[in-house]
Amino acid sequence: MPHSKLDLPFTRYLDPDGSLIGELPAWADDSNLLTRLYRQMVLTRLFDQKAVAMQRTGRIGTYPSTLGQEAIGIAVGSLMRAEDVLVPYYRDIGAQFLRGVRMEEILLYWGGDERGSAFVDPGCAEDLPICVPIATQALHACGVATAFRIRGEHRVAVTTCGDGATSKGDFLEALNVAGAWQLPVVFVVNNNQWAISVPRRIQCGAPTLAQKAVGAGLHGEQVDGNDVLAVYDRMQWALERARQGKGPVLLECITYRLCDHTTADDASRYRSAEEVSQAWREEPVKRLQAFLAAHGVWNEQHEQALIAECQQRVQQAVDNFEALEAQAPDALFEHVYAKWPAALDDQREMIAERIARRQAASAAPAAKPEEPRLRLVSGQKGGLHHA
Ligand SMILES: Cc1ncc(C[n+]2csc(CCOP(=O)(O)OP(=O)(O)O)c2C)c(N)n1
Ligand SMILES: [Mg+2]
Repeated sequence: MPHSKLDLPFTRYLDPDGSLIGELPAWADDSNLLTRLYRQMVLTRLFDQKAVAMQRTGRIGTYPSTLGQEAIGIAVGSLMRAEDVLVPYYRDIGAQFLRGVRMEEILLYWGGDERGSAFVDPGCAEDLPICVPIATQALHACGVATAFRIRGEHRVAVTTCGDGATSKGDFLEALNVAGAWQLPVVFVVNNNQWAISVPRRIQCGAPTLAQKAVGAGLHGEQVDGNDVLAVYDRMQWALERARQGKGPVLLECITYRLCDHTTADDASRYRSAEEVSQAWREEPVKRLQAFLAAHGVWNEQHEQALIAECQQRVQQAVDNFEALEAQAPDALFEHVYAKWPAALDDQREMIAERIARRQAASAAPAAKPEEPRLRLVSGQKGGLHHA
């Protein structure tokens, strides 16, 4: 575990084997709460497995798994209030589900469908969509938090990102404005040790990522990101502090990306099997399960019933997703601008004409000349070519 030369706090309650280190905070006496956290982590993991399988069978596009990082999202999502705003990145399904984002919306998003960013549940209607451009969401969160400040609302913007994202200018600019204006924002860093194939140790010279907060005038600390109790405890504190106008917080959650970066990656090309199997010994789901079992509130029967229930819920989401008709291709223009920019009229018309030509061609294939089709040409740079 890295230690800060600045002596920033590091919190852990559960050892990798689930045994307790020291005394738990009072909120953890509620065994219903602890089993709820566990159930949500299992649901997230099972959905995640299914999403990977759906990509492998060509039913969605590229998908970034959250395997091994479930504790972070579950703690964040469990604690945020409905009126807060989540500004997520692409490894946040655990938090998003708890906010009210539907599992089928996540499948829609990775299936290239705009409805995956237009959340139906009013509980998350103001949350921002998944952000793929690295670290840009940190600035959006500061914008949201500035609006809360101007309106005098006691709401908090929570934004998440990876370890690699903390090396980007956008992230550092966001920290700066958050510190300068003491905004009600919490930055949650999922330090999963890798930014695609770049390991944490060569991304940044600082011993911890949490200390980036210090230079910007924020409170920063580290937490064991595989110990959901630790993340929950520090996140609760951070949210409360930000809500009371006492300033922003950066929480560095130390975890490990047990999966490939995305389904388009093969992590075995750049990291050792030993490293990954060592990391499996620290993973968050088994850790909490062992703790709950040792305290007599979880057993094999509960586990089997939970798995069956989660699988049924995941399958229902898949069925809902697959029953939806595909969106019209020009839907890609929707939801982006509050006020349509006239400069994009040409592009929209071009797509509309193209769709109309295709529809006419498929209605009467023999009578119409074939539209040039896109196909993959292997071995050529770029991959996509007109056939
Ligand atoms: C602005 C930008 N640059 C590059 C990329 C390509 N890219 C996608 S994920 C990624 C690494 C991100 O690593 P990290 O921040 O640690 O998050 P993780 O994926 O590990 O959760 C990069 C460079 C991108 N999506 N956006
Ligand atoms: Mg990372």
